[in-house]
Amino acid sequence: MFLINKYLIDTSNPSQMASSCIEGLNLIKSIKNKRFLFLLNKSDAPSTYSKSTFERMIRWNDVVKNDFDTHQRHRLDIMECSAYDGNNLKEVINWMFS
Ligand SMILES: Nc1nc2c(ncn2[C@@H]2O[C@H](COP(=O)(O)OP(=O)(O)O)[C@@H](O)[C@H]2O)c(=O)[nH]1
Ligand SMILES: [Mg+2]
Repeated sequence: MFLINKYLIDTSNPSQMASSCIEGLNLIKSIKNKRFLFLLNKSDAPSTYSKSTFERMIRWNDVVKNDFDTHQRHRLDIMECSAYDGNNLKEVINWMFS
């Protein structure tokens, strides 16, 4: 449980999307054999970007899942949530304790 890593991203601020991707990639580069969750918060907010947009930005399928998840045996996930309306919070808690 204490080896779980999470990176909380504020998706209501699209101007930070590029730096969130760079920071996230640096984080998963620095860990090995751990679970890691990209948690996209504020899914309720108006100018929010979606999970699929973030996946395209961070090149989830062809770089992250291949290079990091497969070869370095990470278990990487992305989840959207909202601390305001509770969207997905149960699933996030399940992820943390599964
Ligand atoms: N709409 C919305 N606002 C949130 C959510 N979570 C936090 N906030 C609000 O966003 C504002 C800034 O907080 P936050 O970005 O979480 O923290 P900070 O960046 O460390 O200041 C506060 O008013 C929070 O109440 C959320 O899920 N949805
Ligand atoms: Mg903030």
